[in-house]
Amino acid sequence: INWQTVKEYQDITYKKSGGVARIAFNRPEVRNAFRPKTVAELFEAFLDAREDTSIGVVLFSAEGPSPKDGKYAFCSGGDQNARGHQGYVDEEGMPRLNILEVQRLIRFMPKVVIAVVPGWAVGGGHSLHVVCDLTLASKEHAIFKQTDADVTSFDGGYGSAYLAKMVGQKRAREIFFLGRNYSAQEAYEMGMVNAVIPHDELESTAWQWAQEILAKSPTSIKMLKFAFNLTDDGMVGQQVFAGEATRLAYMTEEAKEGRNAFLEKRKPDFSNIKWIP
Ligand code: 1HA
Repeated sequence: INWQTVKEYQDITYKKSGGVARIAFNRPEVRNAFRPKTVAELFEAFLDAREDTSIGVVLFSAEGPSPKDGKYAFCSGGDQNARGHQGYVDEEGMPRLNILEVQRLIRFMPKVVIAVVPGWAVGGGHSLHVVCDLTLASKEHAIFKQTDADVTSFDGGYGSAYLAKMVGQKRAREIFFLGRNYSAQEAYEMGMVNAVIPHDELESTAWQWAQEILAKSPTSIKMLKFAFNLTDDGMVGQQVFAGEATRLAYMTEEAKEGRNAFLEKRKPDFSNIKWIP
């Protein structure tokens, strides 16, 4: 894979190749915990991937292993050293919960985001894999765990309520109330992982999945993603889906007649448009 670095960051790496973007945590010494700087960098990279019309799939992964002990991690959630009185404190002293903005960007971008989980996915890091469209996990090293109730930092949004849609209420409550470790295989059996992949093949398999998706119709993938989101996102889900319906309507002859009539200061003539059942 001929990855090209898009921009050098401190806490993440960001690369592209063909229609694929790869955004990866790069703080392996703390199991890829995110501080506000990490989140600001993630937000910028995801926004760039969203805006790039050549990109159809984003692989969300992590660098590793840790230079300290050789262990792998996807993300261990919010950096508890940066956690202050009202949130995770950035360099200007602002307390933030800005990982939720990254969750929304992943959720609402009209492209497929695949969580590629090489190791620990814990706390807010677990929530990130939940909000991604697909999850591929390392057979040997991925471990899924929810520590929110240990550290009093609970994701009551996608991380829990959407997880319950995925694995069922009993399982989701067990994951949060007991905070146990789950292997990639157990996570797969629960329905929150799409495939369990030998560690050495994880990145190449993710690339292969991306290639299969890139061969599909972009409009179909976008409309399907927003359709899958719709009922769980309430009025916002309807707004996002409906916006794309409006865009499709703009492309019709009648929409062009409506616009032209206004600009030409005349009544629109829809008489030749059929009321197709
Ligand atoms: O839930 C939310 C939010 C909800 C709503 C809105 C916003 C939210 C924002 C964030 C979050 C959260 O993410 S809350 C959950 C925060 N995360 C955790 O509670 C996980 C903490 N970490 C662990 O439980 C464990 O480290 C681990 C299960 C991921 C790995 O265990 P392991 O392999 O035994 O490694 P360990 O020795 O514990 O960690 C290696 C190093 O990484 C340690 O540093 P060292 O002793 O080498 O100096 C450890 O302190 C550091 N580290 C790991 N996780 C974090 C961390 N440092 C800071 N923050 C971490 N999250």
